[in-house]
Amino acid sequence: MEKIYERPHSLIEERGNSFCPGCMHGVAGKLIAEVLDELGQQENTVIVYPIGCGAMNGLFIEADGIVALHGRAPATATGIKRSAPEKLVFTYQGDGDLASIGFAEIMHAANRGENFAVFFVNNSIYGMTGGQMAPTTLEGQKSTTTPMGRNIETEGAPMHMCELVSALERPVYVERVALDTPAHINAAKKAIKKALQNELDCKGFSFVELMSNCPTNWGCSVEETLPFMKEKTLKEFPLGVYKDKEEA
Ligand SMILES: Cc1ncc(C[n+]2csc(CCOP(=O)(O)OP(=O)(O)O)c2C)c(N)n1
Repeated sequence: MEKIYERPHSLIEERGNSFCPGCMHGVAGKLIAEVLDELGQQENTVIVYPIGCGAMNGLFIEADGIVALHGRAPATATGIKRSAPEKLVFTYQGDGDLASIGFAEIMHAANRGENFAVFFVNNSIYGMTGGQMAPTTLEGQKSTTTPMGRNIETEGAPMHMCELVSALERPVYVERVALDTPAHINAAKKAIKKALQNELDCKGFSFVELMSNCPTNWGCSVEETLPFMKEKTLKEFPLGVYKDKEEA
C-alpha cells in the first residue's frame, strides 16, 4: 500500500498532546513539526515559547526550546539569534502574551528587523488563565473580565497585529492565516514554511498570525467554534498577506 502520510519526526512519538479537545494549538504545532522535517532543520532549531497554552507545544515538538515568560519571547529570541545566527530561531506566542503583556517586545523586535520568525496564535482570549479578555477579543465577545461582552467604549477595540507590524519599515513578510478548515490549514503551512525559509535566507523579520479557537473559554462546543470563526473572527481579522517585500 502506498504511504501517503507519515507522522512528522519532529513530533515526539510517545505522546499525544494535552490541549483541550478541538484546540487548534495542536494543529499549529503539527504544522510546525512538518515544516521542520521538510526543511531538515529539526536538529538546528531553537523555539522560544510563551506563557500560555501555546507553551505546551514544547512538550510535543522534538526540538530545542526555551520558555520566555510574559511576552518576552521576541527579546529572548533576539539574544539567541544574535549569538547563534546559524540556528533557526522562532517564537510561538498567544495573543495575551504577544499583543498585551509583550506588546513592546514584539513591536521593537519587528522594528529592528531581527532575522527570525514569529508565529502568533490568535484565539481572541487568554486561554490558560481562564478566559479573560485579550487585546484581540471581539467587540461584544464575552470573557470572564467582560461578562456582558467587550464594550469598545470602555475596553477599546480589537487590536490587529498584522496591520500594526506591517506598518513598520523593517519586517519583510507579514501574513494572517487560519486553522479552521483544511484549505486554510494548507495555506497556514505554506506561510509557516515561507517565514522560516526567509530566516534561513537571512531576509529578516517574518510575522505569521494564525487565527485559532478556544472551545473551553469561548464556552461552546468544538463544532460551534467553526461558524464563529468564519462569521465573526475572520470578518474582524481578514486573512491575507499584509506585507511581502519580495512581492513589492
Ligand atoms: C495572575 C497571573 N497573571 C499573569 C499570568 C501569566 N499568564 C499565564 S497564561 C497567560 C495567558 C496567556 O494567554 P494567551 O497568550 O492568549 O495564550 P493562550 O493560553 O490563549 O494560548 C498569562 C497572562 C499568570 N499566570 N497569572
